[in-house]
Amino acid sequence: MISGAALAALKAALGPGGWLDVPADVEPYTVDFRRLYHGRTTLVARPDSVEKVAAVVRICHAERLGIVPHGGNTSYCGGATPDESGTEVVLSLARMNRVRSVDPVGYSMVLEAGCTLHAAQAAASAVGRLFPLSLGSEASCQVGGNLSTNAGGTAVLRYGMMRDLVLGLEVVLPDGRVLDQLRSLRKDNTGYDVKQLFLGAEGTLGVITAACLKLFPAPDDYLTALVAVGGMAEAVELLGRTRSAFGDSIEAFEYLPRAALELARTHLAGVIAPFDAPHPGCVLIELAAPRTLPELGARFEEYLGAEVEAGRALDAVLAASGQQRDALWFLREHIPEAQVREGASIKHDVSLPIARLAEFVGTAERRLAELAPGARVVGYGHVGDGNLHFNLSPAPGTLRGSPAEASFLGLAPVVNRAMHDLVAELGGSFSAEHGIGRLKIAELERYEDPVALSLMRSIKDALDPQGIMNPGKVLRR
Ligand code: 2HG
Ligand code: ZN
Repeated sequence: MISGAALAALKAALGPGGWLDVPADVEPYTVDFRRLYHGRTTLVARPDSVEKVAAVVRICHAERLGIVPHGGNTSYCGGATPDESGTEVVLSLARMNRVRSVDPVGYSMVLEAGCTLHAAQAAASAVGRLFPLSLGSEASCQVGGNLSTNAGGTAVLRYGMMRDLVLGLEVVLPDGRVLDQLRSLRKDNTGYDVKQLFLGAEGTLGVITAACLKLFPAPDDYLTALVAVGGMAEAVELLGRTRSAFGDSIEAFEYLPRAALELARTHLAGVIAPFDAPHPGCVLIELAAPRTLPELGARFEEYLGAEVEAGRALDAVLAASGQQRDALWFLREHIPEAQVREGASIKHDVSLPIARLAEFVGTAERRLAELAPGARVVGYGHVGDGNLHFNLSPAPGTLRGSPAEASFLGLAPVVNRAMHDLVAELGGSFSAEHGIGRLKIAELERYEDPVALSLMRSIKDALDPQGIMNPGKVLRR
């Protein structure tokens, strides 16, 4: 338990409105987004300044209390959920949600960790700039979580992952010192780039409290198309040709197999069938269309027409309005929700060298036909950057809570192992963008290069010798 004296010290440091301790208020902070983990805590700290975060961390350091940083609670791997002991303090960054500054000339902005991703995008757009990270959960996920998990999403092909969008960081270290590196410099070769340690560390090395992020010119408009293709091999070939035709204008290249479209049609109100024929798969392609390239729309239309004409694509529709663009993105972004509504699922967030994606899908489907007969593969996602959400749903008609569902879920360890072994054989990653958290520690131990793993442990020991920062996440305690 957390001692009464420690609780009193924490509450005094946080001040009125700075903490929650009533069980009903605390409960949402103890369950992860996918409801895989149900932890306990006595206190949710809600500091509103870096000084208060540092004060909380200093007290926890002195008392050897575990600290679990908590953002929008949208993570898939249980990284923001306390353990079952009740002795860990949850540290919510939600009240640290100020936009500290926006610099449209220097193309950067400084935000606190508790800003939602949507607020970050809005702060950029208010000065005619773009903050490009884009995710299905952007209305509720927080920038601190995006940084700590090195979030990906649908614009990685053009702009990179969250790590690539960072110029500077402010971090409270496990002993309460503050690393103040909120610089907006593009060039700064001054020794080790220590801020990199905290990006993707999932709160195990410190608490990110603010960041200086890169901004980009805002595209004046977008050209958005849905292109039907014969499968993954055809999608990958289309990617190669589209990149060579349109270069860095491509902002998104997302693959949706027929199974994903069927789930969307069954479970999402208002989703219309994009094509009459049930094609094996579709690709959502989006290009940025600046006013300086007025001919791009006509070129894109001509290009898609030629692809269909030549039989390389099966069909194509180009969004003719903002509303049609929104409808295509609604369809893409709601696939995870449609799959949840369908029932249980077994998930894989994998990435592969793009040239091996089709080989992966073919081999994986053959292995799954033996391991999980009847299960449906719903393998969709960010093909433009090589990241597939290769998820399984049980056979149609499997009822929630039924023995059939239980036996499907019972296959998860064997199926996960087979899929991740295959990914490793093909030179891919078992965790492309969702991180490690608590869920994938054994996978990290199995697949990570042992030298890299031992470096990770050395870094953890050097920065957090007491092991108080997000204990039991990424690395075993
Ligand atoms: C997406 O790309 C998310 O939609 C969620 O990363 C993926 O639910 C999933 O497996
Ligand atoms: Zn994704």
